[in-house]
Amino acid sequence: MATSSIKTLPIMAIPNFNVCHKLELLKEDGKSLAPKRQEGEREDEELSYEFQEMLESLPKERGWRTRHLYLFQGFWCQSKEIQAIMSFQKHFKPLQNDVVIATIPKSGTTWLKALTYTLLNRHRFDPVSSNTDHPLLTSNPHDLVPFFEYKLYANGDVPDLSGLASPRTFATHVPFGSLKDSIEKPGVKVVYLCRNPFDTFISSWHYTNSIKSESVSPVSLDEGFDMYCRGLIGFGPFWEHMLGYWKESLKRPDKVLFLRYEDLKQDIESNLKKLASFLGVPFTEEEEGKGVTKAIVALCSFESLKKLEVNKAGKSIKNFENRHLFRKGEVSDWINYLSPPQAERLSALVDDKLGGTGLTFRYC
Ligand code: PAP
Repeated sequence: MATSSIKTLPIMAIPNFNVCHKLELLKEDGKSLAPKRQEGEREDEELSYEFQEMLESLPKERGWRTRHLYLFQGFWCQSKEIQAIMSFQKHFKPLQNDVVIATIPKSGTTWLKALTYTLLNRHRFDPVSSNTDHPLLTSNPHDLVPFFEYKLYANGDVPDLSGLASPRTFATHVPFGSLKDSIEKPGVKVVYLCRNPFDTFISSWHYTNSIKSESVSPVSLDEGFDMYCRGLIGFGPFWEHMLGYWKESLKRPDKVLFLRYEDLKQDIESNLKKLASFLGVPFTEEEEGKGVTKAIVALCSFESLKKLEVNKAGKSIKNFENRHLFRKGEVSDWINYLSPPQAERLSALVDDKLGGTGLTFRYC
């Protein structure tokens, strides 16, 4: 085991998340202990020798925007995410009232983060007043509700979360099986947002090709679709991700709330009220009268967020440009991309994997 020295604190977009120390698995003295890698494997170069040895023992497949995806704890994942997840699982201590937003990528995470943040902080930052200092107007939702694996524990960091106001609000893409030990404290709540697999695939395909580095060749629609149907997508297979949270929400509806992107699109107000009740902060009649619900809906809408300067020109997760998080925000865009045989294949897969579970989708 390499002896890791304490590294410079990484710059984090959120105040109070001071990094105490790094996971022992990290590189020594800022230098990579790894052998020289080929282009496209740069991410792995920054990982310690021990960690790379562990990676080598995992099944791997071609990645979407990195060279490989690894099968870790039963799901497909990039190397740096594995490092962060290991740190998170080892060091995160839940507190009563913590809220965790969970999704598989491209299911509407940014939207749910905006809604949850605005809802929980509505007494500090009034969404109704026309004041211009609401944090959502100058920060991307990913900076207000940090991911465990992309922000807080990225690079194996161990953040100091003690200064955070309650309820602390976090997010993750990990499947339920890899999260469950970290949320087992009374009062901790999980909100899962699910999107139909057709639109989730199209959104993932666009996003991946928008943010991938030059050194990685683009994934064609056909190739990406085949990978998706074989379960090869970050945090996938998608059906296992959805089923894990779905089953838990049926078993413990007070612990896990299961929402659908398409339902939010159809009736955001009643879903926002459902979210507020689940989180123990229902809207009062007085608030209803003042138009608080409507104001939150408007502030967090696709149109409102997309036009903000921070979301047009800023960068958030891993320095990816925020603008790629706001593409179309519609239900049924898949119709413009998938051929009839592809739609049939995915439909049969969904029937096979999710049929009989009670989990159903709206596709248009
Ligand atoms: P992430 O997993 O990288 O955080 P995520 O926010 O889950 O991404 O997904 C982005 C999708 O949500 C995009 O869908 P699209 O590619 O089909 O357009 C994005 O447009 C959509 N989205 C982002 N913000 C909103 C919003 N406020 N309302 C509705 N959809 C939104």
